[in-house]
Amino acid sequence: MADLWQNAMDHAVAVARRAGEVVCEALQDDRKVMTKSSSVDLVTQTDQKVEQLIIQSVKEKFPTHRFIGEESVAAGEACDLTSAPTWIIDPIDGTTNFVHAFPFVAVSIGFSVNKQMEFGVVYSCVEDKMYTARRGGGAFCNGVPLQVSAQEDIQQAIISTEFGSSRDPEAVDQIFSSLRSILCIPVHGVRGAGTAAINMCHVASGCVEAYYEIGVHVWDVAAGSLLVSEAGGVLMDVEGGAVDLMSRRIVAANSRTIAERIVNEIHSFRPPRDDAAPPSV
Ligand code: LIP
Repeated sequence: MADLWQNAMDHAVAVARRAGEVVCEALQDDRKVMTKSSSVDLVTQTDQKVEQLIIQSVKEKFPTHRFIGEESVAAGEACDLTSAPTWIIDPIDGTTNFVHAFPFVAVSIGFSVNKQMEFGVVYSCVEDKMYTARRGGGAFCNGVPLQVSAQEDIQQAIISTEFGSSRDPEAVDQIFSSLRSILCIPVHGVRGAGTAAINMCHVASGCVEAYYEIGVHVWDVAAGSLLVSEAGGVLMDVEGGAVDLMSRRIVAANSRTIAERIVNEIHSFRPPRDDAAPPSV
């Protein structure tokens, strides 16, 4: 099986690069913007086109594999992670950045077997950085091995997070309350690239110590989670304990010490799970 997954990973890298070219070309044109769950949850025709490009190309080579794709789920497909080989795809992670030509956008492809990530590919296409990780095989950027930061003192750390796509004042208050606690530790700084996948690649690369967010989706973090663990980092739920990629909550850090400190500082809540049954109509 190992060889088969290596073939699948090689295919993921090739198709992510092709998808990234389409995304970069589209950045030169007018982008027609539509909305999904709210006026700030954006999608474009490029997101949909790139997801189809990836799925079609994978189906030709691996016809029995399953898919969880951001835009397919938005179109009504189920978001079930079974033990079958499953490609977990975010065609453009950082769609708001893409709409505004803010230069952090990524094609994110995770691959899970028996509910365990086998490989992750994140292509930060404007920067032309191809991040790859294989379970047990390390994490790389453009072929160069990655290692998380060795800094264990959170007061010397940079922490990444995002504001999400809810503008409900209560939800925003919770996000700011957590941010206040983190800033006042104090930490050196707080950053956010506007894409969960690239934030996690920054943890894997060692330029930020940790990333946390409540409200992300499995396609935002599947590939990045393997990048972080293969670069020597740790993944945790925002209340401590094992991370559950369907729970929409994640702490990804360089060390257990920093992850646990973040868990102690942030105010957690439970958004509806990605695999929750859709409301009956
Ligand atoms: C986005 C994430 C971002 C998060 C948003 C959203 P999209 O993904 O990467 O970090 O804050 O809620 O999930 O929609 O650009 O693929």
